[in-house]
Amino acid sequence: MATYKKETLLEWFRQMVLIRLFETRCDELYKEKKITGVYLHLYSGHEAVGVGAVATLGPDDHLITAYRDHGIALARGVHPNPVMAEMMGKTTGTSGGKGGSMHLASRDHNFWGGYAIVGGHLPLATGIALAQRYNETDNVVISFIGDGASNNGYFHESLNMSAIWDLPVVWIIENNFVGMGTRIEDASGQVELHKRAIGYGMKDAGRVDGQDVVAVYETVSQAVEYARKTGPVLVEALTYRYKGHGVSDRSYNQRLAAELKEWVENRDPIQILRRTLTTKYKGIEKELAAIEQRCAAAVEESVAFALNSPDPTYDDLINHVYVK
Ligand SMILES: Cc1ncc(C[n+]2csc(CCOP(=O)(O)OP(=O)(O)O)c2C)c(N)n1
Repeated sequence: MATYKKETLLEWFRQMVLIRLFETRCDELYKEKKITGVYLHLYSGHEAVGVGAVATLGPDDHLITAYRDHGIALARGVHPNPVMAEMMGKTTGTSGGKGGSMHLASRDHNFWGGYAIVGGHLPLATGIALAQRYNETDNVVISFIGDGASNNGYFHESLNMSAIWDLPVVWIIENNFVGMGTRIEDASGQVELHKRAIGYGMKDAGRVDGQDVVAVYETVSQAVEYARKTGPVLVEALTYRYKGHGVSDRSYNQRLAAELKEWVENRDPIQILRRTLTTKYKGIEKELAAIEQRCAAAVEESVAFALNSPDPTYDDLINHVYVK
């Protein structure tokens, strides 16, 4: 394993804590009906996948995901204020409040969203990657994929085309073992999802421990460099969903309380990195506590910013709408 600077590890710690606290607050705000909409899908438990993978990208590279997107936006460096404002449908949100939780995006960050249709963003990822080859840029695309999404038609078409054209895309399956309430064993004939790479004729980067941010960074950075020069790669990151499918789904994790407990107590991504840091650097606890405090303050600032932001007007509503 390469050696990482203390600052790098602390930055990954900061990002994961920020995501966890931001989303915990979103869960409360949803119950208070300050965040509305049919669903709110939290990234809690998955943080190391997003943070480790996004850290491998340069500013000109591209990123796309499904509806568990708030954490990815924060990892990409989108400020918490416009992210929280978007969650509340305010004009100061990343998309002027029109996207909401499931369609967070930021053009300035080459973060193309946030998609609610399962697998619907995968052809877009192929298209963004094709644009890079066509325009002869050196940029690469990361596309996150749920294990459930890996069983729909978009997955097949998108991965196959990316292999035919040797496109610069890293496909990362976030395997949390469940799609809504359906376990992977009931949905996939091949439960080692990275093996599908072979069927498409693309590079198989294998399975990575998605709770270990350093391991994710190492695997994905190799995959990104391969994709940049040669063609598509498939990575499978094993992770766990702490909060049910969406915040309205409280029953799934209750039914699997023992399994959840095991992941939270022994495989939590923030605690794993905390252990690495405290073992390596004596007396670092104070620095970690200060980071946690700053993240909590940033979350509260984002809530105040969003609550005090204006609601869209009728003109805002019909603005950016294409009418023939
Ligand atoms: C095309 C389509 N079919 C079904 C749904 C309903 N749906 C929403 S999320 C989901 C499960 C997806 O699971 P997975 O891809 O593993 O992602 P995870 O929620 O675990 O992150 C389903 C079936 C949808 N949104 N779009």
